[in-house]
Amino acid sequence: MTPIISVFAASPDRGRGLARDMAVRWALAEVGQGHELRPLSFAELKTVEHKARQPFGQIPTFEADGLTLFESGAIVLHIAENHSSLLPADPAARARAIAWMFAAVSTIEPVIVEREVAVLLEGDKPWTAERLPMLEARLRQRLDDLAAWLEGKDWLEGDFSAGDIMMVCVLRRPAAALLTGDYPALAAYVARAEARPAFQTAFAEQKARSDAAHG
Ligand code: GTB
Repeated sequence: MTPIISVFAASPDRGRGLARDMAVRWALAEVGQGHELRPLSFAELKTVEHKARQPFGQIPTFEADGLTLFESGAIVLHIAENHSSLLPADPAARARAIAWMFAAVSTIEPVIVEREVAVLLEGDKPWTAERLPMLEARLRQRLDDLAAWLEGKDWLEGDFSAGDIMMVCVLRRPAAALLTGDYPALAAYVARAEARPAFQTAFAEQKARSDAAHG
């Protein structure tokens, strides 16, 4: 069965590939699996019908063969487990690649989101100017360590994997992308990933949809 993924009908990022359906689209393109889209407005996200798919009323979701799945990381893992090219066959190497998926969303992403929230949602608060240097230092600490790990490597762990998909999607978030120029190993890593044909395909698809929706 062709999977159906739910996406923004009109993504607020205007086709920059920053919403979380990008990781799912990219994983599907990497394994050569076609898909259909369920474009949803913000109002449709909050309906009982969509919350049955995604309890928090968000995108993305994935539906195939009687399974409805939410959480972009879980969806990418599911795709990777059903195709051979996104996770190594060796159990130890596979566990390491999966660990990097978790590292992306639970070690790197939180410090990025904290920095973004401070600017976007708390920018007018009196404490924000004082907090920002601290938040940036925490983010740089993580980027320092990640850059050190990637030094001399093409990918996080051997061959390209689902871990790289999740990590690169996190690093493409604006608060991180602003700093990756200071880290040649990270900038090269993101550029290498973005040059992959599957990334290009997924990016072009979501951009075309966004362009059509926004005009
Ligand atoms: N942990 C979940 C997952 O990984 O699947 C998080 C899903 C999530 O945050 N979805 C967001 C959503 O549906 C879209 S991706 N938001 C609508 C809502 O909560 O009502 C987050 C996002 C949104 C917009 C941009 N942007 O414009 O740049 C970037 C990222």
